[in-house]
Amino acid sequence: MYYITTAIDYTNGTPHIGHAYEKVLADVLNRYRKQKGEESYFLTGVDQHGQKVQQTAEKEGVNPNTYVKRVTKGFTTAWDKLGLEFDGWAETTNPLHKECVQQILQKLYDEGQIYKKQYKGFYSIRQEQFLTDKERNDAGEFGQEWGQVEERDEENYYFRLTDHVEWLRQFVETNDDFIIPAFRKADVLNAIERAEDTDLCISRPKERLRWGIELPFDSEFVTFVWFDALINYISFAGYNKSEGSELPEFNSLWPANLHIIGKDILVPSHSIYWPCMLKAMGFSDDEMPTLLVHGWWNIKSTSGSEKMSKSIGNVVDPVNLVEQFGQDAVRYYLVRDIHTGRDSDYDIERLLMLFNTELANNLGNLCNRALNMTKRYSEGVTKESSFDDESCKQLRESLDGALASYSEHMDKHNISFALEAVIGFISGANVFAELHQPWTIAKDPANAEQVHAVLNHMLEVVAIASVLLKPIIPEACERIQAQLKAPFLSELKFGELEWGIIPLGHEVAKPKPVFPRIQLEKAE
Ligand code: ME8
Repeated sequence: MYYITTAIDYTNGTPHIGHAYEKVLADVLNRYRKQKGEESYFLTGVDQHGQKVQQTAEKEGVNPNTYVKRVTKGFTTAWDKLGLEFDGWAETTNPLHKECVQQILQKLYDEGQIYKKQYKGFYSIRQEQFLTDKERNDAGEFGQEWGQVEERDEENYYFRLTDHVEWLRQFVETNDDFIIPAFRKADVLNAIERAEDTDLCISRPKERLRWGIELPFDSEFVTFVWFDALINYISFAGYNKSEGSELPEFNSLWPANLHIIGKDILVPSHSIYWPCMLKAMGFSDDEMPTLLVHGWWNIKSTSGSEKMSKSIGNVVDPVNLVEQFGQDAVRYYLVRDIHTGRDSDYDIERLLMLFNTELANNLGNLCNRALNMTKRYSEGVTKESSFDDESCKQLRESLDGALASYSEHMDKHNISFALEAVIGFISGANVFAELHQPWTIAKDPANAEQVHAVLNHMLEVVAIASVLLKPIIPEACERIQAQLKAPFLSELKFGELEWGIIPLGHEVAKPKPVFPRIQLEKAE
């Protein structure tokens, strides 16, 4: 089974479009796999423990449990509005997860892979970690990225990360599929260099942090939030599940084909802690997951482009966007206007422009024209025709290229390029319509054969596009397929796509605009 996960989001605020992008990307890839005929499983969820969450709850004067429940609801509501269809949902306060984390901790402790020591050092509250001298900048200070830093002298439990660092270096060097895109590998190798002589502190004394999973071998401590959170990828996949549990069969899912994460959490958590934790648990090299690292959505500002952040107050709410422009426009934009792995600037005008030009004017227009004219000139039914010419042949032949390009890019997780292939195919059909002008030639009954052939070709492109675009804009494609009166399209796998999926004698419905154009004023 193809197994896709996303990062689990901290429940210390509402989701923004960076969170939404990652989840939509995963949803698109999961739907794509399923429509290919593969079995696929998509796990997402929320990271509910840790200091950030405890602090925000304290500020609001509520207990963390109540706070987390409320914020989690905000995430599930947002994901519902975006049409995400996940197969599994991870909440780190779930007792099943807690049990799994504690089992792993106990086993590692029993094997001597976790030990206790006194440590005096500097601690970053924002990053929830101890800092070493390697984290100091050229001026010998801890830079702003660490936020408030304080000196601490305390006993804690440590995971023998350093035992696995040499293995990790070799693994990363020799496994080109571990990190996508490949250009991120250098950052990881550099970070491994820095991790060489430091074990990972995996506990927090309860007097500082109560909101976490208690260490099974010392009730004075809770688990470091990253140690807890990373385990979600296996705990919710059924790792060590107890009998009768409804969790999936672990062996059918693991290893994950894609851990989809943002570039900020590649190092050290996902590329150092996680593989070393798995290695310590006994997973082999063949059982390591693949990391798909996406870029960042930034915000355009007068000085260029800046990070989205609550403190700057430039965070974009995906729920507002869906309420204003609909699910299709938002999903389409989020995977169309960024190249997977790279950054992009969020720009509302581009959202509207892409929706209006590529969906409303291109696909919407083709769909409207094809259905309208089939009603008007062909009694709403596709009719046999003996007409054929070079342009018909070319349009039919363009399908092969579009399909090949679409699957090649989807297989490499490059949704934007895959969409270009589909949009090009649809544009070809609009050019074809302009060439034949069925609305003009239909006035002369002698052209009936040509009109029928042209309309059949246009309808065919609409039908094929509705299958190819379904993983990206499922709602709109369902509306198109309903107007084509072709429910069988929703069952179609990509491999079954070939010219001629709308049979002759097939009746279509009257069109209703699938993509009503969005006016700019509406956005303001
Ligand atoms: O890091 N553009 O949670 P988180 C694109 N709980 N992606 C963005 C983004 C942006 N502007 N801002 C955030 C955590 N993200 C941990 C993860 S996983 C075991 C634990 C992405 O809520 C970010 O890169 O801070 C990450 O992948 C995800 O949103 C959650 O971030």
